[in-house]
Amino acid sequence: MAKENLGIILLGVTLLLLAETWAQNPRKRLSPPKPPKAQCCDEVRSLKVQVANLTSLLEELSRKQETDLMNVVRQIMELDKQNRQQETRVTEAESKYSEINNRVEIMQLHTLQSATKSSSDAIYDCASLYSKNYKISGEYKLPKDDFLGSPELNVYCDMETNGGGWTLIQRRKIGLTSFNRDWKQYKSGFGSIRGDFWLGNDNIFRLTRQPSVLRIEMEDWEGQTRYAEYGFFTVANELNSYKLFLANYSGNAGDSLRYHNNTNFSTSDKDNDKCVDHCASLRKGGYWYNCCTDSNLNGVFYRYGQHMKNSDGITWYGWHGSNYSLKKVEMKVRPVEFQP
Ligand SMILES: [Ca+2]
Repeated sequence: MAKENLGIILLGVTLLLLAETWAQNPRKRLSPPKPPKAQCCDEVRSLKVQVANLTSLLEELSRKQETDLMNVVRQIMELDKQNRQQETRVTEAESKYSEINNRVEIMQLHTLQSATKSSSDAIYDCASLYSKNYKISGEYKLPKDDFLGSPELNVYCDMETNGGGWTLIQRRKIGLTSFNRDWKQYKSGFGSIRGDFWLGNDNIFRLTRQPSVLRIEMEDWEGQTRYAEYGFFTVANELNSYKLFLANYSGNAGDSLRYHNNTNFSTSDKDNDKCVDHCASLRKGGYWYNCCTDSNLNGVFYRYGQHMKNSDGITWYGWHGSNYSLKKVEMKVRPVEFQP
């Protein structure tokens, strides 16, 4: 307030002084000093032009800035939109994934349930066939094993001996099939299912996944027979070199496989025995060699007349010692829980 009042007072004083001066020098007012007219106008014009130029430049710049800003804003909006679309897609993918996952879980559950339901109907071996009233010995076809991924398997079933239900894993009786074979052949099996054969270590592993009994029947060149039975028999998978586990011997041939318990399988090209020697090479067959044998059912088949000359024959030390090659052998398995 005080400042304003002071301003008004000063303005008043100034006006009074101006009026006084004008009253004192009226002539001086009529002839003020005139600047050179041409020079003034040129400068003003030039300044005006410069101002106009600058103004238009400024306007242009400001327009450009505005356009740039608009562009940036538009780009940001576009990016934001893309981002949202991406997020939507990710969410969709996630929900689809979880839906598929759920379906897989449901399918697995169904498979498990149906497997449990039909386990009593499934055919694993000759014992399952026997339970389905196939009671005649001979050749049968086992269905593929989906669990192990193994294909159909031709087997020979003994449906008579000691209640039947036996799946043969080995037979020697004709003598024309060599058993001096490599790892691969012992793995998948060889020979003829109606004659001499080895069913294959993978198949023996498949059959003995359920607790099994092993029965070995033998015949000598005089026509006498003996047997050895093991109440527990199983063979490991290939990763574990088809290691043999057995127990609970009974029979009348002697316990000549006990010495081979807990040993890996060896073949002509794979020495897994517990010996400095290469037993599979010396004994000319694939077997669960220790150092080396107390039996060798995959040895060389020697005919009558030459069967007592060699130690690499089909031997069972508990019955005929190390130099007697048997005339006939059958190895067969059956589940422990089988009831004829
Ligand atoms: Ca060795």
